[in-house]
Amino acid sequence: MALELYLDLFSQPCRSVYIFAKKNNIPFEFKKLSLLDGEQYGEEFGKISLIRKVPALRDGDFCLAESIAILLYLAEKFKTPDFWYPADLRQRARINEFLSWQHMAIRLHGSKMFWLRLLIPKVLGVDVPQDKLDAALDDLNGSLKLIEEKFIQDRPFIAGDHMSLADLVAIVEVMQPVGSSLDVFEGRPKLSAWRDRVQAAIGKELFDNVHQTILGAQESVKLMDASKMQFFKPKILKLFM
Ligand SMILES: N[C@@H](CCC(=O)N[C@@H](CS)C(=O)NCC(=O)O)C(=O)O
Repeated sequence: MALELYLDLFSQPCRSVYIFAKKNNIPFEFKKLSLLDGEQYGEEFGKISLIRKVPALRDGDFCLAESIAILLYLAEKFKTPDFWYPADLRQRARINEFLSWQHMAIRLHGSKMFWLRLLIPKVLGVDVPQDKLDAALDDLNGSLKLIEEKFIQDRPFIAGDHMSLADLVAIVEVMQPVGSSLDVFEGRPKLSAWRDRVQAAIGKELFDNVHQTILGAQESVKLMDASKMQFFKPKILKLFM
């Protein structure tokens, strides 16, 4: 049985796993799971991951959740080139530092902007109050500043001269608010130049293909039926309002 990856390219960690598998010619079956249709709550997916989030992996009788764990499993199983997760102690530590930091920083704040600007108005049928948007933007700006000043500094990539898992995980998160038409690159030449290097290292065609869903989100969300998205309401009220 082929290794299966359960993904929805709306999701940032799914995009990093997808890009990593594609770039490294890892054979896999793409199991599309639609988050906005609530397929993560279905009985079938419950057998793959009780966490009920994507990405998820099934390799024979072995199931794994959490994008970072999946990326590392794939890197180790398929012995991908060293630059992704270098054996060098300090380079690896730099990558681990970013991978540990990102969950509660750029990931949290980038996705929050996407929800506040796009999904919440759709599901609840009301715009989010400006003070909430402003506070979320402050948080996002703080994380972007740290990416530039702490993680990139004057290096081409987070761990040095080569792209690594840290840049891959970073770029997909940085792109999430862009899907809600927030140009996070404007006025940030260092971040923009880093984005261009990461995009070139991934390959423009793959990068653009993978980001099509999120960059088309404004249009696709407009066409969605809000009544079918009401299962998100309790979560929205608990997490964001
Ligand atoms: N820490 C997890 C986060 C996974 C995650 O939050 N996935 C989201 C999409 S980006 C999801 O599946 N959400 C479904 C839900 O909460 O209902 C990882 O890195 O894989």
